[in-house]
Amino acid sequence: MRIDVITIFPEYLQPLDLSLIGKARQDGLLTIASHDLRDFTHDRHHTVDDTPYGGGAGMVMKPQPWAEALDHVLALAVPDTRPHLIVPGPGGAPFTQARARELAAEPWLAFACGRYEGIDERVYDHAREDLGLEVSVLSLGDYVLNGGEVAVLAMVEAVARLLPGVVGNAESLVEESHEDGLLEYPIYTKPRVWNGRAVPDVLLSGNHAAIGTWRHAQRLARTAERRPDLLHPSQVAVPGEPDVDVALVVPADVPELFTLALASAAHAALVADVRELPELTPSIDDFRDGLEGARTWVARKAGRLVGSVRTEVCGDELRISEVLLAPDVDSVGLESHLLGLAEQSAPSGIRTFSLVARAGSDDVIRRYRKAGYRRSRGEPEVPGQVSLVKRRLAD
Ligand code: JD8
Repeated sequence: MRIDVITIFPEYLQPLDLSLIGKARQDGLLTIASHDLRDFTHDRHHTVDDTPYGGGAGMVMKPQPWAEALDHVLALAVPDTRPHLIVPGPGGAPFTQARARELAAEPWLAFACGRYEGIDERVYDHAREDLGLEVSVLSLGDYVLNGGEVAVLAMVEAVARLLPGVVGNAESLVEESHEDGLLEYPIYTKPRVWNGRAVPDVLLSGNHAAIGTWRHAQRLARTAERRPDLLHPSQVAVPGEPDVDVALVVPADVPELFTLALASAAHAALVADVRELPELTPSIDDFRDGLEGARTWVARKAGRLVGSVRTEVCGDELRISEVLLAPDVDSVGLESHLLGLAEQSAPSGIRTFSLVARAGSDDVIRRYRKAGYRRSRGEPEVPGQVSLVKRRLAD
């Protein structure tokens, strides 16, 4: 891989001469070249900035030096190949491990380090339209730096260490945080007891399956605690129901799910003292077909299917089926967890959640109201059913 960096502070990139990246460059695994933007100015003061049109604080980087610097870089490599131009900026798309993996697969990256208030907008258009470059504005994180150099240091290290041969045992790349969406597990080395603190026994057991299970549980727990946003809803523990696992439905679940639907409907009919149950589909095949095109979660406790919720996208509305719970499972925690799961799984563009509840199931309806749902006005009521809706807060 070839990496070119254009900056007014080339010395800022010296850390890339060190450690694994420095060695990888010596071993020819990648090339990193920096270019001083001031070398592409022609006035005595090597001016690269000027005042902003429209007024405002600070200075803006002039377009011409950038155009000449880009021309210089483009002329450096194999003709007719083009670098992917990365411009760090606080307003850019998040730079993530997934993005690092994508960039690591590319042959040539060029980084443009801005300073001051940033770079004249026409440089981005010139690079895309005149030079035909793919241009990506990426942000290191939601905080403000003084320039792009620090971001480039981090991005280059995150990308270069994924290149074959840069990090000794590629094995260690696998279990890293963000590599598979989970944070890493706690690690220990000698001595076994330090400062009165002992290493967890499982790590000394030699039982690799147990160690693997312990480490995975640690990763889940840490991620749930520190970065719940990284967890897929089904990985989030059910409040108050530690041994309930939630997952997307699989074909093998259908017979049990059909039984649960019938049982829950019959139970609700008993509770609501109603006779006709419109949605009861006598045949498991119709029931199975009803799952097509929908997203269905099932909750299992000690292996038994005890809860479920189904969602269907209809325009900008997410239709959420009634949350099914096994008659013997009176778990408000599981019910609200499944409802939350359904809502969180809504694709972008969904504006409304609609929910069906069984007429007469006042406690359920009360809980849905507590979750922000209201009786839908004007919807033709299906006998025995109550339609509720809730506006989706902007995502
Ligand atoms: C490039 C100029 C400074 C930014 C006025 C402060 C990335 N995560 C990040 N935070 N900040 C940057 C970043 C900041 C930069 C430049 C990246 C070029 N500045 C400007 C706008 C407000 N000053 C970044 N990646």
